[in-house]
Amino acid sequence: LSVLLAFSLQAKLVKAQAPADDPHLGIIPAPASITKAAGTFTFSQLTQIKADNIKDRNVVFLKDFLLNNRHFNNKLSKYNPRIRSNRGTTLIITGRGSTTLPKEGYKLTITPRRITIIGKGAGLFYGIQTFMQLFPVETSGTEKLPCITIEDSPRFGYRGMMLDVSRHFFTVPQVKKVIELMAAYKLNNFHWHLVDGQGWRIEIKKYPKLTEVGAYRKQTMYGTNRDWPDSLSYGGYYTQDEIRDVVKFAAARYINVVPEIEMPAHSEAALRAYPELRCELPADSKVPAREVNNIYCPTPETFTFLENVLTEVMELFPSKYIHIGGDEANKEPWKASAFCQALIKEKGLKDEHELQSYFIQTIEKFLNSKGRSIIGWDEILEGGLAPNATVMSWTGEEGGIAAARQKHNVIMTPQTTGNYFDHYQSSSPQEPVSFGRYAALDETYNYDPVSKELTPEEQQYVIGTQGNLWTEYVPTVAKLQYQILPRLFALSEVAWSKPENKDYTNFSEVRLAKHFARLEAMHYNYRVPTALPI
Ligand code: TNX
Repeated sequence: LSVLLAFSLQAKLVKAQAPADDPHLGIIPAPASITKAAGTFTFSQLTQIKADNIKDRNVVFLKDFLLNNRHFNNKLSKYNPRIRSNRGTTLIITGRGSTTLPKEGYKLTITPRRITIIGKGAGLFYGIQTFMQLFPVETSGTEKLPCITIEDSPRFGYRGMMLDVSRHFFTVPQVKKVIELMAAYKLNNFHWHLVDGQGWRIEIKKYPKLTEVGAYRKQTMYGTNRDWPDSLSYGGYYTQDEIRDVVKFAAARYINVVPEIEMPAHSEAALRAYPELRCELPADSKVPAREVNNIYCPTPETFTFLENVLTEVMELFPSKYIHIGGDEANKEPWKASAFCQALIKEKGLKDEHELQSYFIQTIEKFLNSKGRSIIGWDEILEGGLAPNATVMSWTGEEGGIAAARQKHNVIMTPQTTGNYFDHYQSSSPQEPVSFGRYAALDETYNYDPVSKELTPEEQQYVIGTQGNLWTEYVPTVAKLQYQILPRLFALSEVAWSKPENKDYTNFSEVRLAKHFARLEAMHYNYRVPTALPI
């Protein structure tokens, strides 16, 4: 931890303001277009705010920012376009003129006496986020803002961040800090990895043992102990009220929460609670217990269980997408199970891969019948994709490319392209213990989720990208923030900005410093890219 803190202190020394000639004005993610004009606008306590609806949550959000961060208690009143005041300076927040804007888009205009932010819903929210970034981090009496026109909208509709709360549990306030950060950098899908082998984190009323038993384990750090000793005390879970609270908190920031319920594998926590859902194997079976404990047996009881779980999940999460996992399922227990072999025969399936596909399709049918769609990790390609599934490509880019060619939507989140935020941020021996390999910041930044191997038609199926934080080696919130910052900034630019506006030198040498200062002000821990030799 002392290493983490040292990085943080060092960053305090960096200059907090982007230079005036920065073509991106210090904004992350870089807006689609910025046109500069002569002059400045002097923002002060006397600037009047006018809005279509003074109770709109975006307006309240901005008012709070000015009050809490600037100590400005600006006058707020209803916007009437017919009344043009010649006195003082005005900030107008309006949906007028927003119908021609792209989805989630906004237009921000600053002239010497008037600022106009045009947008609706998410677009307006993002316009306000950009506007807030124009302020220097340090508070001062008045602020001089450059005269500009910004027209902006995202490259991708799905801009995600995944947090694994199974390997280590994070509290509601800690999770909200991640969501706030996502919102400030225009990410819009929080993928909540609620369930894995090392802990079940969501209260399910019908199956209380999932959390009574499945939410706790013995060791505090990730380890190889899969025998689950009697003394189980480390862990935690979210009550359904807490989940609702987080979903509401995210929605207020235009962030959808995608819950993930892992199946058929990564299921040890659930199977410790309900061992009857494991495959029953012959007494002389050689399949190791840890494999049997990892995977659901595709019995009618298992499907009833999962459908009941998902029913409660759907009540809590309005998300169109429900993530059903699907990764890393070792099929040895299914090979050894008489029940599974009989099922393969009965359904006319070729092998265990097709049995996995049958498993996922059964769940997909159920979720589709309730108006939801599934996302699965790229192993759901094995044995044939479920008809309406969206694929999250993680093992590499190949799964995503294959799915796009099959006309399935794809979210690119490869472990090979800097999207795995659990990976090392340097090769220095002083780097805190992390997972996997060294993935440099510029790798995350320079990734293009739309593979050149796809035709223009196929490219349309790439709906977005995501950063994943697996938490085997993330036991504290300080480490959580350290792992995702500043990589989340790079991700946000990949997900939002036009490729032609990306420039790693400008990002890392010009803009980052200002955002580190912002992180200080918001009390986040982060890693300074030059803190250790690479
Ligand atoms: C693979 S990515 C996993 C996770 C691990 C991660 C570590 C994926 C779908 N499965 O269970 O935590 O690698 O990087």
